[in-house]
Amino acid sequence: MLTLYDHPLSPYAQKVRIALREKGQAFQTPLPGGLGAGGAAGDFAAANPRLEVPTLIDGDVRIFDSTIILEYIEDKWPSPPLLPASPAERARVRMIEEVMDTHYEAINWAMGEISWFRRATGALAETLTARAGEQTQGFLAWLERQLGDAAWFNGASFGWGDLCVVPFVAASAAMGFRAPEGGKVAAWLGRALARPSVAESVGEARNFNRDTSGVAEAVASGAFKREYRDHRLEWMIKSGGLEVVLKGLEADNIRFTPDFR
Ligand SMILES: N[C@@H](CCC(=O)N[C@@H](CS)C(=O)NCC(=O)O)C(=O)O
Repeated sequence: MLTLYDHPLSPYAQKVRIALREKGQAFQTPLPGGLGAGGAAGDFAAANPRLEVPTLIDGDVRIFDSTIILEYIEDKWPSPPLLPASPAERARVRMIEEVMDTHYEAINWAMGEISWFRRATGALAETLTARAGEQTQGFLAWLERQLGDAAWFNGASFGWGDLCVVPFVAASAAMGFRAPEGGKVAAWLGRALARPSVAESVGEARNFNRDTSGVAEAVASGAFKREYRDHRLEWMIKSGGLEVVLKGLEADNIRFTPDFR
C-alpha cells in the first residue's frame, strides 16, 4: 500500500489525499514525529530533506512536494484523468495551483501563527488579521474570475484545478474569511465539499483534534520552531509583521528551510 506522510491540517497533504481518492488508490497516512517543531527524523527525514509533508512512498519511490506528487499520481494512474486535456487548459489549472500554494497559503498559515501560536497580540494582531482578510478577499475575487461560468476550476468536470483550491478556500472559510455569499466561488465550494473525495479529506482536517492548548507556550519556550519559508516569510514582512520575525529570530523559535546534508 502507498504511504503518505502527512498531517490532516496540511492543505498540501489534502491535495494529495483528494487525488488518491479520486484515483481509487488506497494509502496509509503516518504522522511524522517532530513535524512543525523542527525535529523530524527517521524514514520520513530520509525521504524528504525539506522535512515537509506531504511525502509519498510508493515501494522504492520517494517523492516530496505536493505538485510533484500529483504529477506522479497522474502519470502512474492516468484514469480517471485529473488534468484537463488541452495544453492551454492544463497551463491555466497549473497557474491556479501555483497561486494557491504560494500567495494564498501564506495568509492562512499566518493566521495560525497569530491565533494558535500567539505570535502577535493586541493592535499588531488586529492589523495583521485585517490585512489577511483584505488579501483573502482579493484572491477570492481573482478566483471568481478564474471560474467564470464554468462549474469547476478544472473546466467541465472536477479535477486538479479544484483539488488544488479547495483545501485553502475551505481553511480560510473556517477562519471566517468566506467567499461572498451568492457568488460563484461560494457555490463552487458547496459543490466541491459534496464530493466524497473532498468531503472525506476536508472532514479529516475538521475532525482532527486541534488541541492548541500549550502550543503558544511551546513556541515561547523554543520547543516549537516554526518554519518561516519563502512566501510565509514574505507575508509576515510585507503585511506589517517584521517584528514577529525579529522576535522569533531573537528567541530562536523560528527557522527556515533546512540545509541539505
Ligand atoms: N511546497 C511544499 C510545501 C509543503 C509544506 O510546507 N508543508 C508543511 C505543512 S503545511 C510542512 O510540512 N512543514 C514542516 C514543518 O513545519 O515542520 C508542497 O507543496 O508539498
